Amino acid sequence: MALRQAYVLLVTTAIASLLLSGWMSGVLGLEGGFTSPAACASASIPPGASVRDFLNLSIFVNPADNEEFFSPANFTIPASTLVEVTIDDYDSGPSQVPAVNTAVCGTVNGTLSYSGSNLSSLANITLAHTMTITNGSYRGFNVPIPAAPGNSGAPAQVSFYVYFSTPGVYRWQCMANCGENQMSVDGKMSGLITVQSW
Ligand SMILES: [Cu+2]
Repeated sequence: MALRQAYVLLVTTAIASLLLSGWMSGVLGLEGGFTSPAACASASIPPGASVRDFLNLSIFVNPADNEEFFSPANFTIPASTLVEVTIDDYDSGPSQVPAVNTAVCGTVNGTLSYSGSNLSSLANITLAHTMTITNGSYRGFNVPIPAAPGNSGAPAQVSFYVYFSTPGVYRWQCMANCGENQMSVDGKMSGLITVQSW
């Protein structure tokens, strides 16, 4: 093979493998475990902003197939608004969470409230799920979610504040190893956040 042909082949192969790996990770939702320092900066809010909206999410276990799902998984948040978010996790089964996703990223003050404490990392707490944004301006936003305590029926509750100033549609995904079937299924352990200006 002539040198020039070999070079063309090499470059073509490199480009094809880059495209394929990007496509594969997009299709299979294999972005797991990443975080982005830019998105991990805590949200900045204008002085004097007060809480104007509340969003309540729950994580339930479907008794029919034992699969966990967020409810709702797709939701809308008003842009440039301080929103208090509460997640009630009724799933008591622990799941492995990548170390990087045990840190809280992108919430106001970079913290969440759990069991009476404001925490920037839940590394030593038994976790079950995460809510992690995987694209766009808020890529790397990450909230680790503890497993519900025991089988009492009471949820584990985390709450935090968000202030998203850039409108758009952002994909979130759970980075926990919580189940083969639901990991990247929209409406279960992934979905869309619409940040909308009014
Ligand atoms: Cu999960």
